[in-house]
This record gives sequence, structure tokens and C-alpha cells, in this order.
Amino acid sequence: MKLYNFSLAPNGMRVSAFLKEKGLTIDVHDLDVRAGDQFKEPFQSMNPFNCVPFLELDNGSIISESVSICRYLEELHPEPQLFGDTAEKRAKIDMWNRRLELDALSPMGHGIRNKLPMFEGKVLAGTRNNIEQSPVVIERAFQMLNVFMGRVDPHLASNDFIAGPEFSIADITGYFLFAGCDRLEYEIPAEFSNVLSWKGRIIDRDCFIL
Ligand SMILES: N[C@@H](CCC(=O)N[C@@H](CS)C(=O)NCC(=O)O)C(=O)O
Repeated sequence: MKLYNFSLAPNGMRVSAFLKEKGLTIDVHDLDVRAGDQFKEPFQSMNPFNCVPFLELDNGSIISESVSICRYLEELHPEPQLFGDTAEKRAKIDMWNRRLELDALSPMGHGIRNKLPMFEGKVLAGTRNNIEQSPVVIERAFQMLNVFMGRVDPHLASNDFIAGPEFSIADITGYFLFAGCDRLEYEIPAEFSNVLSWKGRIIDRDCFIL
């Protein structure tokens, strides 16, 4: 199998961090998505969503979406488990990962793409068009992040990691949420001290030294 990735792509780095945490190495092909490699053949046909990361299996089949790739790799290499080893743990890790992605990572990503000049003409991932950057989306990202932080802060008072006592794929998502907040220049309000403590617990983990 081969992973198509770009070393500066946050979603690609989620898979790289997962691989490092698992102690796995796989064949990687670097696609420079800033230069538009993903729109050229054969990559356009391999992933018509024009994004990295995507994984090519030995039978030629393609899996994209960072978490779906990680889930597939976890099935092949269950230890150390990052998606949970019981029905309850799996559901809770999935629940937290979805909350992080839908309520925080996604609005944060839209905020960045509507703010930074490097994303002009690329407001939606994997597109090149004239959709304009909008300050309203940036403001909404800040509002949604504030709501999210307020919701998770009490939960993190009694949980070392976001889905419970063990580090999981949801913490990997969390790390890239924090990295994106820095790019967006969203500072986590000091009142959310449990969120800041969680950030402190995961930020220096070896898997994130890529
Ligand atoms: N939900 C997807 C998002 C993938 C994505 O947005 N990838 C970005 C890099 S972080 C990309 O390839 N962008 C290419 C572009 O915008 O042209 C995932 O988790 O894999």
C-alpha cells in the first residue's frame, strides 16, 4: 500500500502522527498540493476530491479521509489501540472525534481558509475557483470555537484525554485543532483552564514531532 501525502498538510499530518504513535512505517508518495499536483493525473482520478491524504491499497482501491485511513490501519495493526478496544470505548472515541471535527476543526479550517491570503481562490479544500473569502466565516469560526471550548472544558476537568483516561485518535484531532487555532490567531480564553491543561498534556507527545 502507498500513502499519498504532503508534509505541510495538517490533515496529512494527522495520519503521520497516527503512524508514529503506532510505530508503523508505510510507503509515502509526496504530493505538493500547494503546487496543484492533486489536480494532475493519475492523482485526479485516484481522489476526485483533490485532497491529501489518500491511501492506495495493493488491489488499487483508494481510501481517503484522514480518520478513515487511520481506522483501516488500526484494523490491520490493532496495537497500540487508538480507536478503542471495547464497544463502549470505540463509541466514545468516535463520539469525541466527531464532536471535535464537526464542531471545532471544521469551523476552524473554514476560518483559516477565509482569512489567510495564501487561500485566496482556494477557499474550499481541493478547489481552485473564485469563491470569495468572507470575514463572516472567520467571525463565525471564533464564535463556534468559544462555544466548543465552553462545552468541553467541564468534561476535561476529570479526564486526562478527550475520550477518557487513554490517548486516542480524538487527541490527535485535538492536537491539530490547537495548531489550527494558532494559525487562525484564535487564543483559547484563559477561563477554559481544563482545555489548556489538556493541550499541555498532549502538545509535546513524540508522535507530533514529524
Ligand atoms: N476531511 C479531509 C480533509 C482533507 C484536506 O482538507 N486536505 C487538504 C490538506 S490539509 C488538501 O489536500 N488541500 C488541497 C487543496 O486545498 O487544494 C481529511 O480529513 O482527510
